[in-house]
Amino acid sequence: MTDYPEAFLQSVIRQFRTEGIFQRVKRFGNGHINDTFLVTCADSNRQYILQRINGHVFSHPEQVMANMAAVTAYLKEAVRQSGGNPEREVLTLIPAHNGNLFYQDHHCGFWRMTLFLEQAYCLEAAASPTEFRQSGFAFGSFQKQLAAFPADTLYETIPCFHDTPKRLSDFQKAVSEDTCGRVKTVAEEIEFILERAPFTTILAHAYAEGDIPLRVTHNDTKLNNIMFDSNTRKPLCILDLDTVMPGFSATDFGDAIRFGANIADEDERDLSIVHFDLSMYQAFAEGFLAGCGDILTRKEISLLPSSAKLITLENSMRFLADYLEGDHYYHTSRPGQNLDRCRTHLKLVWEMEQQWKQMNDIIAEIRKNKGEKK
Ligand code: GN1
Ligand code: MG
Repeated sequence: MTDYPEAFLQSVIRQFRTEGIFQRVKRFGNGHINDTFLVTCADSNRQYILQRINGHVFSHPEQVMANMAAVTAYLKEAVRQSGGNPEREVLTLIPAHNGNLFYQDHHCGFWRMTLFLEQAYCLEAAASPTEFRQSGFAFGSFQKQLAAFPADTLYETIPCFHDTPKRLSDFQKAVSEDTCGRVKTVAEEIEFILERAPFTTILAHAYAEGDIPLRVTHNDTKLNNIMFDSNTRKPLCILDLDTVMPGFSATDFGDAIRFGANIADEDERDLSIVHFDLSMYQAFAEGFLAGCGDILTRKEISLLPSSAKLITLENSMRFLADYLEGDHYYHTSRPGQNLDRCRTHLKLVWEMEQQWKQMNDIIAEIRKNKGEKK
């Protein structure tokens, strides 16, 4: 992670239309991609989130911001119409003085600012199935709210983001190039992944056959991308809209499961405490399907268990590829962290395979209780 001198950060902050006088800026959050800071101003009740968009990951940050502007405007209108509070329930972009939604510094760094939500918090882990069910409802509702959004007006901010077969070939390239000489130390992990190569086409194949539609999806549905309201203790606002673009419904489900149904940390080193928790999975599935209402087709719902396993496997490949390539993509705070992240995910894939029948039965049961139509 880059260190920025405070005077430089202040010069960036001055570019944006903040209220009040600058007081302090400090690093914030646990994102693996962008550099995030909390900005506090005196003489106003406002705090702000300042982010430098990772230019290696997002080659067109202005397209990221165009998507964000369109999606947040659309969501704010939906919230307004349903009598909610758009400022608290949808991210608010703070423009720069020149009217743009971003500022480009002299080193080509791309910065943006959003309003920080007071009286709200993020969770790194759900304390109970109830919290996780609520987060499922929030991500499901997000898809439902955007169901009529014109998907073809959005940029693909990271091409082939959840194209698992492409992720597999990128991973295989990282293995064959072995730029850091690390392949010999992770033979077992590589073998585990490659044994599951045929499975990686499951969503791509369903789409190619016309069995599932493209929808506007979030594509990064980690639990910590939701802010909860401190008073109601319920989800308030969905964050991290960098990857909102056309995708598969099931992918948002799967990504949330691989993070939240793991009872240990994403980068836990002690694999004996890493487990896939079926009751968390069930809670999220209940919430997600309720939040989606009746937008999902029968086929999309039937692919939810596969997607949980698929996105877990996909993340394991991405983490291991980054480890093999020298840890350039994800932020890391210690050596071997990407390998640890990969290993937790492989353990989760393994446990999902052991509980495959239960995972499918849970979805079938929710479906039955919903009295499904499509
Ligand atoms: C990254 O930035 P963050 O932490 O929300 C990544 C996701 C991964 C996740 C793994 C743009 O998300 O795809 O699933 O790390 N985002 C991008 O924790 O690559
Ligand atoms: Mg993200």
